[in-house]
Amino acid sequence: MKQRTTTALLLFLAFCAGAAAQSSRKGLKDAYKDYFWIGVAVNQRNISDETQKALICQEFNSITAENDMKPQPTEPEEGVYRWEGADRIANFCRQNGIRLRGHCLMWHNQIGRWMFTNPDGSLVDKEVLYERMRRHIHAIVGRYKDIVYCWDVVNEAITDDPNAAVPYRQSPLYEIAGEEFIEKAFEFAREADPDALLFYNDYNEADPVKSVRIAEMVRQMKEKGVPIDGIGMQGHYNIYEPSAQDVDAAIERFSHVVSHIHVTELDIRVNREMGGQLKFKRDAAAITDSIDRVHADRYAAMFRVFCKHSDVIDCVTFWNLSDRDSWLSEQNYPLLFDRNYQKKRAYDAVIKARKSYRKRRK
Ligand code: 9MR
Repeated sequence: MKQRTTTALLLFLAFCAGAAAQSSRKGLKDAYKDYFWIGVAVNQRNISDETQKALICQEFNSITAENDMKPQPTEPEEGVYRWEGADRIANFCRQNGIRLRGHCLMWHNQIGRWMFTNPDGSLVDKEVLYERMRRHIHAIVGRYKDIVYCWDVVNEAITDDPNAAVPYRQSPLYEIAGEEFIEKAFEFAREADPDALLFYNDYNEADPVKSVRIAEMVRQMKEKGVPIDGIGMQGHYNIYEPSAQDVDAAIERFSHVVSHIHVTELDIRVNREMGGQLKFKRDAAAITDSIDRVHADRYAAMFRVFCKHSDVIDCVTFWNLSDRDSWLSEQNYPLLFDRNYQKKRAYDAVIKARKSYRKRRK
């Protein structure tokens, strides 16, 4: 009996020592504590495996659910809610004192068709759409109010076609209601949680044509009194593009329109593709030492730009934990941790990049 008590005591002491060591271990979040939060998009595996959990707690102080809080996974049919995945992520954040970025309320992808169609498949009229949007947004925003500090309210509503006469993406949501659906989503989100910061989020946001369109849309929304607080720059870049100057110019442009910018989905792949489109190559170049170096340099260049704008950037989130988890597949070599969750050269480059600028006061 006595021996069992001693063993239990030793285990308890080891646990306390481990917890203390863990909380004092420094990571990206500590390196950037005077600049912005460092986030990561997670899947269910990341928050179930002990090694990955420890890595998340050591390196990051903001989390985004990669897929589990999107419209289709959370409400696959009207009024049928599936909260299991989102609840697990929210609980992981609550237990570990990590803030949660909400992603995303309205998107043309990963949204149940029920949201915008009648039983015969035709599009609903806009009053029906708004009522369905309102109910969905109130349900999810209300449920995670205590832990979610900001929401990507509308995702990717601007077209990729630089020559399009209309700047908006031609989605069923747009077809039903025009750009008003964007404004309504923000109104419903603000009603549901007056304290959350509300973002418009998009990719290829450093493209000069697209960034002007995004800035102009948000400026007009603000002029009309639509409750929008920030712009999310996804940042699915590659080792060639966009240039640091284009990223810098886009942040500068957005900073005249909003006072909160988040880099929401950062990864840098090693081929010439970029953006959030779901079609991409998996047969990336062989990872030579020089490619690895270029990859690290690109990350450093981006972080120098982010640091320069840390008066307006509150958070920089990596889209996935390691190359093994990446939506781009590990061949694209996009992140700071390799398939075995070990630091790559880019990790050190990111840590060093912060020394280049001093933070301005918010
Ligand atoms: O990483 C996500 C991937 O697992 C999903 O299959 C995909 C579905 O569309 O969405 C990915 O995340 C996207 C994010 O939610 C919005 N911006 C683009 C991201 C990459 O496609």
